Amino acid sequence: AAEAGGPQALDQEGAASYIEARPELAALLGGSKADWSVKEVGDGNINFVFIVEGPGAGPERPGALVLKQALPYVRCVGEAWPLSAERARFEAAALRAERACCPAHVPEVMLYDERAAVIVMQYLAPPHLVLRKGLVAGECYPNLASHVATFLANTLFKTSPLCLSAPEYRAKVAEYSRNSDMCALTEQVVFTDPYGEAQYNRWTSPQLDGDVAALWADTAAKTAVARLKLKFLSSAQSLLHGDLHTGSLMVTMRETWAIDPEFAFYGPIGFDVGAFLANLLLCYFASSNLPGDRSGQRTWLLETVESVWDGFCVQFLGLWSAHVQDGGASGGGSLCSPAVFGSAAPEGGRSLEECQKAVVSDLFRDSLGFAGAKMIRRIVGIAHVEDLESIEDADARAGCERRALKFGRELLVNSGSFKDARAVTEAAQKAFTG
Ligand code: ADP
Ligand code: SR1
Ligand code: MG
Repeated sequence: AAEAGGPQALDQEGAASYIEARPELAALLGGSKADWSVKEVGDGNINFVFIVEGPGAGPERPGALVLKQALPYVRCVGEAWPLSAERARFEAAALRAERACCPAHVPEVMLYDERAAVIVMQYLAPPHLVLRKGLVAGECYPNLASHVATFLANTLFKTSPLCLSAPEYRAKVAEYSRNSDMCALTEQVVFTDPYGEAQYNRWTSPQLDGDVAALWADTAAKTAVARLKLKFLSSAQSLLHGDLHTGSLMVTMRETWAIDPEFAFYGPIGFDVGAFLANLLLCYFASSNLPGDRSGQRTWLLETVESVWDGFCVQFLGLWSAHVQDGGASGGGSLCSPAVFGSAAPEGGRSLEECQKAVVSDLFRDSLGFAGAKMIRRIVGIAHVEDLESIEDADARAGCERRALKFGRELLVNSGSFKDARAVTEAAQKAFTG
């Protein structure tokens, strides 16, 4: 475990010395410590992130590494909110597991050091940018939907009992169930705090005071969120990223990388899918008061909502079908035995298709419900999003937030009433103008 009392906090000098003491990492930077520059770039809520750059193999190929340290508290609150530094172990394990499932979209971990709660990983150099920042600046990313769909389908299928044997799957559920400090944080800040009085809640006040009071008295919303919380607590479908908002993706026009899976655990698939959809929709509702003409970006955001869901389904089902047909070699996973669902079984193909339809329909509903909960928590809870926060005029911001809150509530409470992703984007368009 991390040292008693927690790991020793690194500063810029400490980060450079840390790399210097590990020749295999120092070699990647090139030169020696005196040639290196270090900056702390942590703009997330929880940890400290240093970029250490060196001459590498010359001006064409400079060397650089990211050093991320978990201290035993939540960075954006301070020591008043303790949080186990063991989260770094789960983040390193999840990065390695996700990279094994989907190498094109997950950075490489070079080192995990339990004592110091440090991860050293591949640096995603500029023009890579945190997706949320690109969205706030008005960018559109033509490959984003297909990349995120690939990431979701591969990580969520390959870690599930649809792919793994039951013993393999159960061992992983047991391992990641120990990331319970991080799950508890989500249980509190996503599923509980926004629905009643809580120390860290905040919202645009007084503009949204009435909306928040209405939410706290909204039996249908409170029932829906409690049902989702039950799923979050008890439905161990796949290894989730656990925090897949637009601040956890780094992008260029050609590449997409998922970072920061420190909340990883075995949970409901819809939680990851919903997190991503929610954050696209938050940007969509913020866009009316972000600078510049955003109409093209709005169209693209809604297309991305549709195509990430549709692309996820196609790829997830493709992996699943192939695995069942390929069952002889790989066991077929624990859900659909080839003897029952394989092409040689009586009605095997049709049974698999029906089974897949039923599962996907449940996943869609879950994804929308979780998306709704994720939108609401970013307006009423502790952690807000730059998309909305960057709107300086409080009345204008509250207008965007009110529309987003109302739409989030619709997804949360009526998740079962949308027949497909198109229906969701049509409803979002109405909510935007209405
Ligand atoms: P937290 O766990 O606190 O949310 P993140 O993992 O989101 O921290 O990292 C915070 C910031 O550090 C990111 O927003 C990004 O700017 C930068 N960062 C993190 N990982 C990388 C990476 N592999 N390459 C480049 N920058 C990174
Ligand atoms: C204290 S809540 C901080 C939030 O930031 C992380 O990225 C997670 O979304 C978490 O809920
Ligand atoms: Mg983060």
